[in-house]
Amino acid sequence: MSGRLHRRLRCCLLGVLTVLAMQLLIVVLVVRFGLIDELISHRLLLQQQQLSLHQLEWREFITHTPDQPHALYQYNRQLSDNLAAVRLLPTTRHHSCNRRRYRLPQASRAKLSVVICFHNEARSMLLRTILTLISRTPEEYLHELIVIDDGSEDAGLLASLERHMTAANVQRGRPTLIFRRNLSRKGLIWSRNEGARLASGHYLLFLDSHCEVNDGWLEPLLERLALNSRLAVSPVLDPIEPETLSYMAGNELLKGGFDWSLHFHWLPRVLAEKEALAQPYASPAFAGGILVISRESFHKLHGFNPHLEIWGGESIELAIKLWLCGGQIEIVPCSRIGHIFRPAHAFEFPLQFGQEQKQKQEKELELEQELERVQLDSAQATYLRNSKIIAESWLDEYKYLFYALKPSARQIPLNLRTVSQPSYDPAQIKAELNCRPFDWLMRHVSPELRLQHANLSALGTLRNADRCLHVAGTEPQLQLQLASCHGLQVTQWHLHQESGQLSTSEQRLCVAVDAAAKQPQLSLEPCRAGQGGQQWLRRNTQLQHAGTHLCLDNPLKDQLLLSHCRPHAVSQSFQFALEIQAQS
Ligand code: LR7
Ligand code: MN
Repeated sequence: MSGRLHRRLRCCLLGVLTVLAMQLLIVVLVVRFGLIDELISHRLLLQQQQLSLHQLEWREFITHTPDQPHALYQYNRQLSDNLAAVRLLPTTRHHSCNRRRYRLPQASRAKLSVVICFHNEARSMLLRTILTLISRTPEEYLHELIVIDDGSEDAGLLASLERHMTAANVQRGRPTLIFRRNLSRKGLIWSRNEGARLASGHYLLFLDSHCEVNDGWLEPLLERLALNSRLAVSPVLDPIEPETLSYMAGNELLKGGFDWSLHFHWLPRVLAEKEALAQPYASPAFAGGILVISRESFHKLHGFNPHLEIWGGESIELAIKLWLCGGQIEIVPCSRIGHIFRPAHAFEFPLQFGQEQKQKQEKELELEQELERVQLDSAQATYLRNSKIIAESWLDEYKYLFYALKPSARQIPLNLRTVSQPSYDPAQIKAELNCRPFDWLMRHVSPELRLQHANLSALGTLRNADRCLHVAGTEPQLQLQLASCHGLQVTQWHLHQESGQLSTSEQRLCVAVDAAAKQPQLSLEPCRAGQGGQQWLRRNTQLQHAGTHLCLDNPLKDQLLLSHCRPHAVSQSFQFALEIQAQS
């Protein structure tokens, strides 16, 4: 009797355990692989934010997206429309980040104002950015959300978003929602400054309009900011693939930096001994333009440089300004934000160049002709003008390196004085904040800037009279020739001090001579260390090939050859845009 009871009990227990194990397995599968992602995401929305789907009616909001070509978005808009508003995302940060308890400031002292400006963003993408942010940010810290429509073609978007979000927000009253629309296009730099002007929180977050913050993104940043008031921070950016919209892990072994043409680059970071992968680390520049900074220090630094237009360079300028004027920048790997890295610009660049609206039309033609002459389209020209403004503002004597690499920047008009913006004078900022010279940044923050040219004796275009040495054609049919020195595309050269190699600035191709041939010929070869055939000597302004002792020569217009060196021969005189030091 008792034996049967025992067996039954055991059976029962086994049954219960099996059911429990099955449930556990299902939970693990669901969480690990994001199964029924859609269903859970909806529940996430409902539970965490008490945002009723009925109130928000986001489907209805999305269906009013105008049908636009793919080029307007540069990502899979249909797929975006069909995904959940808030998705479960894979955990991309190091597992130690999940276990840590962050030392957080009191919420009343760490209110966050988020600034999102956008131009022609798809409705579903913008909404996902906003709702994901709201659902993954602790309510007590999220003070306000400032959304600025920078003259998007979908003219009803902002009003409709405002209606839907205000309705959903009504019983909570937080975050405060601020909506603004620029009737004409002002660019992201103007718009972000405007957002910062409207903000009232302690900290500002600048966010692109196609981002998904990941779980626990804010806490690791707040911890760092609370420890050090001079600090501004970036998360590690997780790439979201534009066609599949799959969310991937970003690389925490990279820091943000820039080169002498003021172009943003990721730089490898070397871990110090015992330095954990998840530890915050100093970075010369932010992770792109996504950053958190205290509102007070942002305004002390006079915000983003208002002379910069439309797109580009503002976060590099802010980084330089911060480092030189007493601030610091860190990237915090336990904080993750996903961003769609688009393959091309999704918008036009209206030419503004500091012109007042009324002046614009008459000047536009003039400007267009000028740009045609230097072969720049309006996107390149805007970006180059922004870079030139930064070089002129902060690089001190090193700005000549910028011009050496970007010779066409000299032709770009600045027109800074005609701008009807609050005055922004770098010299005044430097005096006010007692900023250091640029040289300090090279020594203490960005040694790679120095290294980039430590081993060069000359760089930039290589000119004889009005002709420049140029690599023409496409691979594998590349040709060395003389071409007009104007135009953006003319080849930039590096003359390396130790090896004597004359390479293209990407350092892939070197100018070579086959010394064994009867008639030595110039050619282009992949650069190889220790190749005698690729070694050149600088003799005043001549370039003499080490193996044959012959000199580079341009005896007739556009003819490039090697001939016996003749001192003072004009046809053998080649000038680099920038000579750094004499060859040893
Ligand atoms: O005229 C415009 N007005 C706008 O409001 C042009 C753009 N925008 C908006 C746009 O809708 C988007 O939300 O500005 C934001 C940035 O423009 P994107 O996303 O088209 O360009 P991007 O991703 O290349 O932007 C990077 O460079 C910009 C330079 O001005 C800003 O600094 C962005 O913040 C920056 N984005 C990132 O850093 C994300 C990671 C990329 C990297 C590295
Ligand atoms: Mn972007």
